Amino acid sequence: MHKKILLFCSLPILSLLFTSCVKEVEAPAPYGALPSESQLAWQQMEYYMFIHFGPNTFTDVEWGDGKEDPKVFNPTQMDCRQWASIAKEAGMKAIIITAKHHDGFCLWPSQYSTHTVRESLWKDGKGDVLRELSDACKEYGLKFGVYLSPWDQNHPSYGTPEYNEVFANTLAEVLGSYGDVFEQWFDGANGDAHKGKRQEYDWDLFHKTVYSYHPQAVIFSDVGPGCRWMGNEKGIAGETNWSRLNIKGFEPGLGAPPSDTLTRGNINGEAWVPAETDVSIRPGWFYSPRTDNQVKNLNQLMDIYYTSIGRNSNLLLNVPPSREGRIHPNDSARLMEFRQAIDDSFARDLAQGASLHAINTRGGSAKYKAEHLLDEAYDSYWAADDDVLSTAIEITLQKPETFNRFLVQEYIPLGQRVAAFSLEIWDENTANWEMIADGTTIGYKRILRFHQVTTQKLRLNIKEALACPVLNKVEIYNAPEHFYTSSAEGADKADEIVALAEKWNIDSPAEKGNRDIIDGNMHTTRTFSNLEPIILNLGETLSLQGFSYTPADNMFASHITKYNLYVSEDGSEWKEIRKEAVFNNIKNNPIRQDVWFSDPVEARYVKLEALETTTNTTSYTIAEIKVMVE
Ligand code: FUL
Repeated sequence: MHKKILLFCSLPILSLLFTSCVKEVEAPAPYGALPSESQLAWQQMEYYMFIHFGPNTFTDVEWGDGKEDPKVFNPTQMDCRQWASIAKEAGMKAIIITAKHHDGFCLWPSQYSTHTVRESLWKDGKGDVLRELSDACKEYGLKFGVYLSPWDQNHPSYGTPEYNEVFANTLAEVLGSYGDVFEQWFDGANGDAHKGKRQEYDWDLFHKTVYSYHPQAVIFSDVGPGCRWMGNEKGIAGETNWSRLNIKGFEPGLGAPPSDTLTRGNINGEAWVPAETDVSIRPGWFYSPRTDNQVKNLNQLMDIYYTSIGRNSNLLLNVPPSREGRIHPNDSARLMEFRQAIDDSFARDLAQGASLHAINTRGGSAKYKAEHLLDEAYDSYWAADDDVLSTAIEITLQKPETFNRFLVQEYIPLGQRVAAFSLEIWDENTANWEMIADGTTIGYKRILRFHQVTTQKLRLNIKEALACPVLNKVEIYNAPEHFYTSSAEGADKADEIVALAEKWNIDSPAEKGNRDIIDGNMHTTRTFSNLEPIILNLGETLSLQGFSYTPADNMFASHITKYNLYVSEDGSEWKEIRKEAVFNNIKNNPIRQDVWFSDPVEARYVKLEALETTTNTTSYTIAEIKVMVE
């Protein structure tokens, strides 16, 4: 009886005690716009392949005009399994292909177009690149994505409301025929807009069509909704890179936010639209035999790795197949070296085995302890109390180590929060903390690069956060600093046949400094402030095969988009070579533009007349002009 009473009396007290001891500390409330499940899975893919392939591969232009003969498309040894096996070996998780670029040419036999593989010579018009590639992706365990350009220079209905239906049907045809599609890529370019041909796109219809076939697909465009263009084609995401973006009132393409906004995102943007960095392994997006020796070298690719994946962005690396329909050995060899360099850089995580001490741990609870930063589980994390917006974590390594990379991840399912942070190391000699790197945003993944340091103790300071910080990973590495590529680099084949420039002169505009545009140095650029023609005097008559214009390497500078080109033997009688011709994609990718003549011409003078510029002003830049000789 006595015992019973005791039990009866103490039960509520015990249970109270029990609940107060093990009462779960509540997880941090999510902050701001959040990733969907498919956006999170997409972000974790990190690295995948872009394939630009189509008539441009054979005609050596970046933008076909839709008038090209479909018969030019005729790969001789087409092999999508080769592309897929290379992507797999390279460590990539997927392939996205230009199913339809701006020329409107469809890489599958579309019933909504007459400009397709069916009209080509390839496999007697019976081939289907999307079928072969989607099958190869399945075989190699890669995801498959499609690029379809809304801008279409071939389709007769383009520029009318009817085109929206055509485009939606085209989308449905692709999305319903080749299995899973993880990403739908909508290009924003519209080079026809200046001709008054401005299609009002029905984006709602396009999005509905995509989601009706693939609810999980991530839709890429300048403004998402799944992921966004990172704002340049050089592979350099913003050091500050928010995955949130203001999208209300904006549209892909002409109605997009400024490109530097896309590079950084918006701190409190209303939607979760993470950045994807698209960049080509060659200067252009399409294959050209002239760029076989201009494949980016390993140091350039490693830089891109750090400025894309290392800055809270996925990397979509373009590897354009050749006219054979195969990835060129120079590109595949470089991809393998790149993979090796990544593996070597992140081979041994020196943070493993370290002891961690957080100044603040949420509710003092083991559930949010700093040790979670070292484990492999994605969903375990360290978090601070709600009112803590700046704090620090000390990391004590098992022994002093030498390192030069620091990787940190926020647990983005709860939102992106950190706005400023720094990394310090403990200096035994001075008994002081010494700052070695700092940054603003972290996001899904941030990798800091710095010169090698040796220490046993580091301190990660979260200096500013929009809500209590929530991190799930830190890693420390000692990466090789420089990489060497196997083949000779930098040799520009086209340059080998460029005429010697000593005798040359710029006759108009006749200012001394204008020699900068023929000094062979890409870094000395001139700005011309009116549309006065540029006259290049070669000092002798040469047999010219072509002409090239290299703009300043800066997408915010003004570049020539439309031009006339003439040659002359005597400087007074001019022969027209190009009239109202266009330098394509020069705004987003300001690289050297080659103009090849159909037949060699004898000339001593070349005249370039700029007609329009990327900024719609009369000023424009030139880094270099050149002529190609026989
Ligand atoms: C741009 C296009 O105009 C280029 O040709 C290329 O496809 C690139 C990926 O996107 O907007």
